Amino acid sequence: MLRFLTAGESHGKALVTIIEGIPAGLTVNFAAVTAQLRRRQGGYGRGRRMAIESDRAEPLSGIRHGVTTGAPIALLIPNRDWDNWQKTMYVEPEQPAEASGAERPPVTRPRPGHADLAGAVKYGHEDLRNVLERASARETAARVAVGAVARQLLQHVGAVIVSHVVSIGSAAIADPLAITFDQVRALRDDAPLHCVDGAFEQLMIQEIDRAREAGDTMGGGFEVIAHDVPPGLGSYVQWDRKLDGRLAQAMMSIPAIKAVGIGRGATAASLPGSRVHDEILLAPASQAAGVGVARPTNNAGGLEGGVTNGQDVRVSAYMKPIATLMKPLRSVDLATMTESPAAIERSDVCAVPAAAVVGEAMVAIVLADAAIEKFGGDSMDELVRSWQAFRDRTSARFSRR
Ligand code: EPS
Repeated sequence: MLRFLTAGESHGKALVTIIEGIPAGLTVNFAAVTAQLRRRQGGYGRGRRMAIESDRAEPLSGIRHGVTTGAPIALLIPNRDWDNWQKTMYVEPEQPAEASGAERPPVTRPRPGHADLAGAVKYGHEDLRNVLERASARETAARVAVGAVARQLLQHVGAVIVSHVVSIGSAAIADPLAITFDQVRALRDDAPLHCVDGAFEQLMIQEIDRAREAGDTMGGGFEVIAHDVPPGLGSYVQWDRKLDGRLAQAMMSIPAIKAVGIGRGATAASLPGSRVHDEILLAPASQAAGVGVARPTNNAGGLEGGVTNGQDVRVSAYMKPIATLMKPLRSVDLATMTESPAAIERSDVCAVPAAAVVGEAMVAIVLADAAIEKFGGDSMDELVRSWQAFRDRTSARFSRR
């Protein structure tokens, strides 16, 4: 229902995205889009590139007088760094006379963990730059812009999405599910690692500092929490309609993510059913709106049978360490086929806080897609009326006593 594509290289002229399926009549707040882009640029552990960029999405189509028309929305995010890379990244057959920046030699020593080697084998590239420019996490800026629009749609059905960092290296919060939506929402945007526990945040900072001093990198985990998500999104009737599956795919598609969990995640496998499944109790009459039942726990992460159940949707993701090491790992120079340390590109030491913002965007996109699927309509007016009718019917049905 809602789909998007992105294009653009890390050091090319710009990133572009085309979003299709946003109904007509959504007022787009561009300051809010910029604010999300800024959040992605922050976090302790990022490299020098983020001092160059100041991301902003310029709308090219699909929006008129601030309101969506139902037509595809195109957004352009210029790369400020382009000026330093024109002589390396020009698209014309010959280097334009006015090209600026430095001319860089081909990259031939693949970084273990990056797409460099697999991409060179697949596409037959001699210069690994042709791989790494597109495999770069720079692309996630475009996803965050799409997610920022999706979030604005979701606000019309009440849903709010936040995230927090739960681990960096071996510094890990014991029970992320014990942390509430309200605690995470209260986090300041400039909190260095976006972790709710200040003492843990210091340990996490130490992990990053130690990695930086050693010329190394560090990964970690984060959790996205979507609050007040309408119940009934997704479906159990077919494998590709299950919302947990769709969320997992979306999260796993974020560069460097190696594991995804819903609710209790992998640890649910080590506990008996009596400690995993969330009991169903009658809600007090004062809370009878909504689904009308109370769940004392949320190990399911808001999804049962691939359908939202009215609880917070909680999706966690785990990121491997960044593949560019200042003290490079062993590799092979593909130009000479001799062993040689991997290439060094300017990079981040840790990008988990940024990945968390990207995770929020991906969750927003999947939930907006599912909301459009369930409530339908070509205009926001139709979608919101359908949502309200469903909500009223549901609360009437479940308040029967
Ligand atoms: C990245 C390497 C770094 C990161 C980049 C992702 O870029 P550069 O080589 O230009 O310093 O900063 O991330 C971004 C540019 C971004 O906007 O997130 C990589 O190799 O994936």
